Amino acid sequence: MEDCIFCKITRKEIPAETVYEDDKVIAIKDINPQAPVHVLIIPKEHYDSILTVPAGNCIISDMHMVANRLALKFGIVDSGFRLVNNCGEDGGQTVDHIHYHLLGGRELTWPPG
Ligand code: DGP
Repeated sequence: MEDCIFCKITRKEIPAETVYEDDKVIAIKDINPQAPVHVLIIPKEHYDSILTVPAGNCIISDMHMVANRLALKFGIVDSGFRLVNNCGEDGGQTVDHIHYHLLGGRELTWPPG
């Protein structure tokens, strides 16, 4: 996707603080962190949202495994963390390229705003 900001980050056309990368997934620090740990887990292949990932595609479980690895790396396994996918306008999605937010390092309240 030519104009997608996360595709541009994946292609290294714009900078980001990368904390993990493999052939399918990149994880970067969020530009506007909402917690001491706030990482975005992004598939390199473009999907507009979780709604457009084909059934049987492994990318969702790949992203979850990266989240687990990063939770370990950032020391938030014992205290706990949150893995969030925003979908659509009311869901708070602002970048139309599927991603998870990994949030931790402080007590997170519920329900979310
Ligand atoms: P969402 O609202 O769920 O679509 O989350 C999009 C997140 O992406 C939001 O927390 C801010 C972050 N973000 C937007 N543009 C950039 C960028 O250029 N670099 C980084 N690191 N994060 C970005």
